[in-house]
Amino acid sequence: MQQSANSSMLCIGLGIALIIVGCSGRGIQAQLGGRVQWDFETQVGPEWSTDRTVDLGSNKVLGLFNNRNRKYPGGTNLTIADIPPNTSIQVVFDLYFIGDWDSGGELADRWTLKIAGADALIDLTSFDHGWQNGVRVPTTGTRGQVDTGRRTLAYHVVTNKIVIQPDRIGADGKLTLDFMGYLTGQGTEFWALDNVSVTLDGTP
Ligand SMILES: [Ca+2]
Ligand SMILES: [Ca+2]
Repeated sequence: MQQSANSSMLCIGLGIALIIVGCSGRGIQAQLGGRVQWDFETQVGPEWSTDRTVDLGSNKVLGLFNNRNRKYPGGTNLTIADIPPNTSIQVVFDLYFIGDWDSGGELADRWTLKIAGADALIDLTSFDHGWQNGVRVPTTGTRGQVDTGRRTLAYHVVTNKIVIQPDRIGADGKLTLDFMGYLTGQGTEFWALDNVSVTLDGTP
């Protein structure tokens, strides 16, 4: 059921494929009933504000991200264009927590998904790995390790799923999702994205 396409995108048909308007730079254009998914295994399209990827073994992910380190982008935006009126949008993605994420204390970290210029859809301040109030949390569920050049850091993967209601989408039919991490360490913690999918579900 999966067909490879350009822009690092997989079109997964539910009857209607999605259309990429990559050359215009205005984001992906989608149709009702369709789903678009990015696995970042090939070139990343202009609907993403960064095209940086890294190999985790045989798997590419979008990242790494660290807002405290000039060598890395701090976050990324995904722009979806021409969304029909009264359409809800489901967004699913794998979020890679790399290294020691702190829950609370002076070194507390934070991760958010926002609609650009609006309140956070997801606001994470507590993490199941790394440190909590100065105490190391037993690491469970480690998927692998990342060599950042200076350190080898373990990573965990959490799948997130949200539904954005039609009233959160602008009258211009455009939606910009802002994926952002707020870290305290330049080299001890990073994040990355993979398997991002956007589904237009139609009138809820
Ligand atoms: Ca991938
Ligand atoms: Ca931290």
